[in-house]
Amino acid sequence: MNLAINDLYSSRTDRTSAIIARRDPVVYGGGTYASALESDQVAAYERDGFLMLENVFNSDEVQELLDEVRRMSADPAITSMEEAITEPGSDEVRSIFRVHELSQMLGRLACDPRLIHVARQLLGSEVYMHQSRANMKPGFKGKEFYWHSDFETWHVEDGMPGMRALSCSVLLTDNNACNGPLMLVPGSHQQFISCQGVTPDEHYKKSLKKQEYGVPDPVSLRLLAEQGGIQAMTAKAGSVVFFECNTMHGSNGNISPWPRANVFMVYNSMENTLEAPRYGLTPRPEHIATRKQFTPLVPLEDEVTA
Ligand code: 6CS
Ligand code: FE
Repeated sequence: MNLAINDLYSSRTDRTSAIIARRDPVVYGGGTYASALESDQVAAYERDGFLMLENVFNSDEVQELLDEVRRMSADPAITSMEEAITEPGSDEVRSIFRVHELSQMLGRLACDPRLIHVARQLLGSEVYMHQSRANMKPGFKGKEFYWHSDFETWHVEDGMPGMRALSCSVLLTDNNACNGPLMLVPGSHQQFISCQGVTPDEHYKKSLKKQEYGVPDPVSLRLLAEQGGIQAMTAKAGSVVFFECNTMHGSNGNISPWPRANVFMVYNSMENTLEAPRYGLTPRPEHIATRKQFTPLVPLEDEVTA
């Protein structure tokens, strides 16, 4: 496939693993497109590949959002949909995708100025929703998310051209040392870990429960972690973690009794809309990767009310 030859970030070819230096900016347009963050916060995001903001949502807002995702996880009309992914080996809901369209409340969250202006500022453009989901990480049964770079998957399986997207994780329960908080490797966004193994078609059917391709090799992971360390995003509900699409991350299983529910919104730049997936792979469904129509999100405060 000569697509791979011109691809800065080729991965899952038949070759061995490799570490490739990032060529894309981390903060676009000098972080001046919006003014949600102070310059030291922008600098920290640029250096580490993530930024944690505490107390973004108050306890009433958190309670409403948590009630909403719990209601959705128990609603047979939703759990019977393709959007709902169960834990490996049980019927517990692991993730629900496309939550910003399945729920009005989460649709409003997607356009909340506290999230969207940060995304616009860091990505230096208007943004649209590439993917949204709730991860429930139920107590006792929530399984791990192994180490990965989201960009690696989005580049190969969704045809996302460059590193100009970010995720924001809104914590709906306290994330503590015991309930499987998100773990990030500071500085890892500066390296692209090209993974071994050729992707089977319809890989997502398995990978969203347990990923087997697009998994970085242990030598590269050790190197990244020895350079940058590992930071667990433990914080109170109502905090938000913004992390760059190529930042290496994962989380442990939750054998504690306390659920860890987080909602993720993935904002992609309108300048970075999807191309065809690599290697002739079939595009993943719309609820996992928006492709049919790229519509810029309008911050709630700007909405014209009739
Ligand atoms: O396949 C995906 O798009 C995703 N998988 C993981 C483990 N994280 C981000 C995203 O939901
Ligand atoms: Fe991820």
